[in-house]
Amino acid sequence: RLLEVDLRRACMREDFHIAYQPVIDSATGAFTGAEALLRWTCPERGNVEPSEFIPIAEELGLISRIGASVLKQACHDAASWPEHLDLAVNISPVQLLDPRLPQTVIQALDDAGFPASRLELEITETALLGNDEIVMRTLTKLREFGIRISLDDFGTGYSSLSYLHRFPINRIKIDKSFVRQLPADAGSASIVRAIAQLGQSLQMKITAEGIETDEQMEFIAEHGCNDIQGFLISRPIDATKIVGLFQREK
Ligand code: G
Ligand code: G
Ligand code: MN
Ligand code: NA
Repeated sequence: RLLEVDLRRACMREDFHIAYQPVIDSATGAFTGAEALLRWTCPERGNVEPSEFIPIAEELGLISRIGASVLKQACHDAASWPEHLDLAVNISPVQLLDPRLPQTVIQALDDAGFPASRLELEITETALLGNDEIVMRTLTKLREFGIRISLDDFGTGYSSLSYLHRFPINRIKIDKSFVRQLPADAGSASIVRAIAQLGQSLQMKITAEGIETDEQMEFIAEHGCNDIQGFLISRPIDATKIVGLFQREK
């Protein structure tokens, strides 16, 4: 059977769920929010990775529908989190080019009663390449509503840095490939330091992803990254578990 067939069926039956990975403040260790990560459990295939099915969903024109349901569910789930915690949702490049995106986002926020100021949308460098006008219009509209924009997987794309000040970007998420060899690898250490400085000088917040060890966490905290995400803090967990995690902190 083709993955396409199973994915279309999953879309109809809504065989998806969302896992949430918490994010902490590097200075205080307090939770700052969580990132929504889409999960698909196919009856025949078991768990299918988003890196495998999202490109196919994009090709089949299913991504906007799937993305809308992620936004809706995630805003609904996050509406029960303590009020100081933010929600991050990934937006694929194809979704970003859909002119209906701002309306879809606003609808999801309204339905859930979740404030725009607590929502951050994660886009990738690739999404900024080549479609300046459409992307600029969409990002500007989202910013006007008070929604924040993060650049995900930063450093792995191949666009020029000029988009960093051209587009309304609030946060840089340093890709986990740069974190993996910290602190021993001098090259990774230099790159992380440089990205953090670049972000700070552009008044952007910095998140480091993929933190797995205490040594990585210390390095990151000392080099100007505001937030930390990674298996050291927690793996992605289901909606009920993250509510429990957030409640225990209080
Ligand atoms: O959670 P995991 O490591 O398997 O995620 C792999 C990739 O899938 C990441 O690049 C992540 O950004 C992407 N991803 C996860 N959830 C979503 C989603 O809801 N929408 C989109 N477009 N991408 C997602
Ligand atoms: O591209 P994006 O940043 O959205 O991808 C997030 C993905 O990274 C998720 O699939 C999540 O499972 C994975 N991830 C989160 N923390 C860690 C970590 O500490 N180590 C590794 N290897 N992967 C991680
Ligand atoms: Mn992400
Ligand atoms: Na990433």
